[in-house]
Amino acid sequence: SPDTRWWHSAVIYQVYPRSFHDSNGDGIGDIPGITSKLDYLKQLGIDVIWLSPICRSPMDDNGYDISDYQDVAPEFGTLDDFDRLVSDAKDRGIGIMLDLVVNHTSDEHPWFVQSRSGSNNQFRDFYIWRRPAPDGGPPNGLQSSFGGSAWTFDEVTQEYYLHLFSQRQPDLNWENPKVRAEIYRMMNWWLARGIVGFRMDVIDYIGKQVDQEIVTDGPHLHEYLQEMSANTFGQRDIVTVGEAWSATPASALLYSGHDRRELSMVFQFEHVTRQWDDVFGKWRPKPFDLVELKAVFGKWQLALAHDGWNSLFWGNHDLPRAVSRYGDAKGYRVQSAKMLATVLHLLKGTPFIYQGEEIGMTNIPFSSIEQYRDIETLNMHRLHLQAGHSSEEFIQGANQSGRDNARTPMQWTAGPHGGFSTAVPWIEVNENFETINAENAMKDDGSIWNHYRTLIDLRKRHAVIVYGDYQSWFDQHPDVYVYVRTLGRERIVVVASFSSQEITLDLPAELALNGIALVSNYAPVETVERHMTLKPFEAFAVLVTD
Ligand code: TEU
Ligand code: CA
Repeated sequence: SPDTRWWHSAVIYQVYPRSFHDSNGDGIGDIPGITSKLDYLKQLGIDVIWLSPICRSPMDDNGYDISDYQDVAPEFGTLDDFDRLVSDAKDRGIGIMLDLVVNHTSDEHPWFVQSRSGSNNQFRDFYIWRRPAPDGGPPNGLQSSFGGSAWTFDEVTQEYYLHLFSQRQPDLNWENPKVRAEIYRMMNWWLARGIVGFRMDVIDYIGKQVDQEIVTDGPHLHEYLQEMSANTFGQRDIVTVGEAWSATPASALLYSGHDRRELSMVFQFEHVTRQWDDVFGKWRPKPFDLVELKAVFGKWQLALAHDGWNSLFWGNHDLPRAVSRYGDAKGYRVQSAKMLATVLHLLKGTPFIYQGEEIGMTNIPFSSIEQYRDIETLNMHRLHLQAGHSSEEFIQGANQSGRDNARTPMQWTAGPHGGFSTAVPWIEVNENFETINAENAMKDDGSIWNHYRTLIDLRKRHAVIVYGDYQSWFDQHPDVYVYVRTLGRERIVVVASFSSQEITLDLPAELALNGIALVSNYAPVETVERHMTLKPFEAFAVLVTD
């Protein structure tokens, strides 16, 4: 089994800086705002803060379009503010993980400004340029994730450049060793500032082979990751997580195998994408299906049981709010949010908490496209109208799956703008901030926030949660998730209902166990009875020592 690493038992909290806390009254979250909330995060019990990008950017994709890798975006603060955040976090035992966005830069990055200025410019091959096809159109049919062709024609040099995301996010040419050397140099510059990890944006794209159009999981991917590791974090005890929408259990073992010298773990998204519409994708999400979810979680738990490592997450800045997608935000918001936390945090892997998930923040019911800010949503809306569909129909999908659901301001208090800012925020605050906010949650022993604190504390105290084997039961049951974690003589039995109705369950004799109540969202449970009635969204865990 892999040697034990500190991040095996760590809990990581994702901050989307633009929406976390505004310290200077311009309506935009910033780094000093994060620093002012470190005690809140310390009380929650988290070990690492993953910051979504903080570097200088025109903010076409809210910072995932970087124009200077070694300076902080002025709206977020300064490098001094960043160094202060690292130092103040370290004083609280919290490390800072940066978001490494190196598949592409902003079109305002000096490298691209140079590259597009002339075919013989020394930076020309930092990006991916192709002559027009014989008909004058794009070189091939590659499409952008944000809609339309992945190729944009550039008048100055009469060639197309590749952008698999927005037109303002030109893809870097990773086959160019000068590009790789520059990226590694920049990574070491940030490592020297005391960060403890990197989250790597669309890392499965960097091995791409453009002609013959292999975009993800390309031929050079693992070669580059091993080279990156050897040249930067590999010799340090740094945690790395690669965002890989294309990951499979097999590739995850290549990324995170303990002797692979690549990454600590990856974010895989099978539990997300298998519940999207085959044609309209996330814009027509299927009704939530628990059997599907259990099949995916179980597959990944078993695939990485003896090597590699799982990340565990419900949400992030690209996904809808967990309690709205997987729970019952309208009827049983508190109970279902606690149930979701219990199910995720007692699995094997490193749990990630997305800002606001710990207080049960919900999707936001925007009614007009003017309320949206996300470039993906706005681009797709425009394409939807061009295809002759209605705005209202698109907005129904955006209400369910749009990325702005996760990007509304963090709700701190019942005061103006939810305590996020003294100014009108860059995006609307969810109207439910008066009841759903951190201040209320911290005062309420029965809050979702305190439930997360309990789960995070349990992970620190029980090796069976970190390293125990996984076995599931009732895989075909549509409403209940039951799994057991085993390590030596210790076993944890986890039982969770995903239903708003009462559920009666006949458990096999081998699960009818007496133990210690670890956690519950109703009354504590010490005995797993053979015949149990679960209340709406009831979830509990019992620790049994043989
Ligand atoms: O996301 C990669 C990505 O593929 C998602 O944008 C996904 O395609 C989409 O949300 C599903 O509809 C990363 C970042 O997390 C995202 O915020 C950036 O927009 C994107 O890369 C480009 O940097
Ligand atoms: Ca601000």
